[in-house]
Amino acid sequence: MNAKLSPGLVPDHAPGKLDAFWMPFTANRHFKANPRLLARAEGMHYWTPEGRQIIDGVAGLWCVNAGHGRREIAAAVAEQLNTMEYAPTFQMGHPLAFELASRLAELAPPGLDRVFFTNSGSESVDTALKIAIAYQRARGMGSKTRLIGREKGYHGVGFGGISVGGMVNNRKAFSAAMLPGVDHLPHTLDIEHNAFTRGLPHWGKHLANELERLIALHDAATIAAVIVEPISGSAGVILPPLGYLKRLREICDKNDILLIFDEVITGFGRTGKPFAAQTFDVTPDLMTTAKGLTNGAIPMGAVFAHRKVHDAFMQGPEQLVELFHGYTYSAHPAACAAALATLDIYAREDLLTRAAGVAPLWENALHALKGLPHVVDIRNFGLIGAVELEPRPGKPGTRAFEVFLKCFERGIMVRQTGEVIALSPPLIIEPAHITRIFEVLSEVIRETA
Ligand code: PXG
Repeated sequence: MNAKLSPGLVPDHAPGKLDAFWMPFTANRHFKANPRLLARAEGMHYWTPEGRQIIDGVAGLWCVNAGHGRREIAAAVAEQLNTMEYAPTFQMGHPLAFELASRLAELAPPGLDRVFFTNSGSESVDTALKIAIAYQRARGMGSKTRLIGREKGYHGVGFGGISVGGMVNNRKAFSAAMLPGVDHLPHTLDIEHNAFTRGLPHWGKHLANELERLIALHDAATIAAVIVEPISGSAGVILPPLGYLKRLREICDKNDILLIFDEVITGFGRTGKPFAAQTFDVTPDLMTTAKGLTNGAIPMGAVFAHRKVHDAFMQGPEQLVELFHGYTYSAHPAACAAALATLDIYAREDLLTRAAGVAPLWENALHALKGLPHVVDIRNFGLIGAVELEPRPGKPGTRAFEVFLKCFERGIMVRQTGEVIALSPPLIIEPAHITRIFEVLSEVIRETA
């Protein structure tokens, strides 16, 4: 597995050669002075250009759920590109798009059997928000335009997504350009009450009642939809308190408000069922997905709509476009081929439920870090984990960033967000990988003052 890489895979990182790529969500100058490059991947591992093996503790960026190097996906994409590289889906169609939508509808929670394709999580979110507002108008409730997000929420980087999102660094530079008529629920992270809880916290269900307060403030007649991540990932893994999501559903039902689950990271097996909606037994009206849909191999997203939402659009004259929305690459043939091959792998290897079986081992290994210096909380669910560190006075995030860098030097890829080290490994993870990930993480946390 440690085969030498061909010289072509080794990028030239002589000074200046890395300058042209303006990297996303990256400290560009720091990175270019200390590049961390990945050149090859297989199974649970990446390899650097120098041939150093790294365990992937984050499934790329929460997307390579079936593990790396899946030849069936590559072959399906190659075959599709050689057969027909592109076909429009505006007023035209191609077979794989319909096949994929039907396969996805079968996996989805009950009723969510209409699928709109996008190219990313951000596009899925903006699509779902637009569908929600247009749905209200289509059924004669045009005053219901307001959107409710949540503090610390992450819904991608489109203007809709950052407006309903609640991560201040993603919003502050663009505050003048936010969607109007948006409000936010409080987030559900409470270390004081819930530190080191295994799985879902017991304290905090009542935070869902804040939605009633927002409804009393704005009136239900102005609110189109509420959007939340069942489990927040980017903000550092924030779990829904027991009963919280059910309570949100009840309040939305009572007030005729749509509930949107953003399942971009929780979708496709991360929580032990295909979708967190199924794990938590709460069915939203719209569900946004991306990432694991194609195992990260080709960009693609999908919005699942409840049939009642879809059908509200299917009222006017039949020859007219019902929803003025879509992307050149909606249901791109290569992406459809990648997604179908991915779903085959998930089904054949039972990967969409595998996290439930591995979760107890994962939880024990993760919570064994309790008591290490500066560890103030540990959170987990399914194959998701987070270790929250105490910030260094006056230097927020630097301790966790150092942990991330040292882990990479020692062969483990984790994610750092604020004071949190987040983990979300490929769903194929084996006990030996779990042991190694936490051995290294524990060693590094001990050594990081
Ligand atoms: N919604 C949610 C819940 C997400 O987690 C997006 C939307 C946007 O997806 P795109 O495909 O537009 O990036 C995301 C993305 C991390 C991390 O480490 C998380 C994401 C992206 C990059 C890093 O927490 N989530």
